[in-house]
Amino acid sequence: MQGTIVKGIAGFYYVDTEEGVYQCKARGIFRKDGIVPRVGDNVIIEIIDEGEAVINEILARKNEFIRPPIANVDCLVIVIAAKQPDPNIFILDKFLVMAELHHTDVVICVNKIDLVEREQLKLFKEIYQPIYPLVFVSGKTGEGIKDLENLIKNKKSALAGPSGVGKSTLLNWIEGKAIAETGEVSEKTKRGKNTTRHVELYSLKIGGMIFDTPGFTSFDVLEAEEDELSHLYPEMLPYLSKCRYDDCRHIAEPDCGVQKAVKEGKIHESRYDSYVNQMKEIREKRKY
Ligand SMILES: Nc1nc2c(ncn2[C@@H]2O[C@H](COP(=O)(O)OP(=O)(O)O)[C@@H](O)[C@H]2O)c(=O)[nH]1
Ligand SMILES: [Mg+2]
Ligand SMILES: [Zn+2]
Repeated sequence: MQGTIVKGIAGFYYVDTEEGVYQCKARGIFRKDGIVPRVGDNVIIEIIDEGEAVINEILARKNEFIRPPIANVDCLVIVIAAKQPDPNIFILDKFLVMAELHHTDVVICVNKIDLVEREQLKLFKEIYQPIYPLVFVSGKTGEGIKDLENLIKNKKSALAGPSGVGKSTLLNWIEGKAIAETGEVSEKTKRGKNTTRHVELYSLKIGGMIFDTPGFTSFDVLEAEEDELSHLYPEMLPYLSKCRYDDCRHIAEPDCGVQKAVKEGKIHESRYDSYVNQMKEIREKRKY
């Protein structure tokens, strides 16, 4: 029988199937091959006995993250706050590169819009609306939550972003409703309080699933390589073939299609600044 791992605790995996959730052990063979089942994995299970089942096979993954340990993420919702904490564009662009590296869809979600004037949201629109789906929401008033739901329904999504931007609060709006409607109201109030929770994958009423994980708040290293970085900026792609040198890094080279596009306003300067910064970081990392 096929199912999806929705939780893993103390050597047991909880696999959601058409016939309900089964508590499973993993076959020893995975450990031998160095494969660790992750939440989000699609698996084949075998029912050994009543209430006892094993995972026989892990189906090919679309993508996998090590930290947090999840697999098959369709969509990364990158959350930043309009204020408290102040938005950090460099961090946002780093999350975006990570999403591109893992081939996930992206939604940029600007939260806490109740704390700022509409004017202050302009810059986000200017930089990001041409490249990614962008929503403005308030975890306080509920404004915009519907827009967010429309972008994540029928997908397996995860919320990422610095701590304090309102990820847990948004999860409560989206997922709390689903839980409330199944009658488990007490679960709802517990959510978001404990930051050391395990990873869990919840089914959404609107269709699709959401990873509940506290782990997507920062990362130590940019995993991208020097020569692939520009390919992780979707707006740069049309200009890459216009550089004189095949190995152009688009920093100081002459006849560079990317630098030209920045000058002409076709690529936003803010994005290009992030690119240059990330390139520096990748080169620094290589030195050690
Ligand atoms: N004013 C305002 N506060 C919010 C909003 N969303 C979340 N908060 C508050 O911001 C703080 C951090 O939220 P939390 O969901 O724990 O952030 P997380 O660390 O990203 O999970 C909490 O005190 C929330 O009540 C919002 O849209 N507006
Ligand atoms: Mg949280
Ligand atoms: Zn170039």
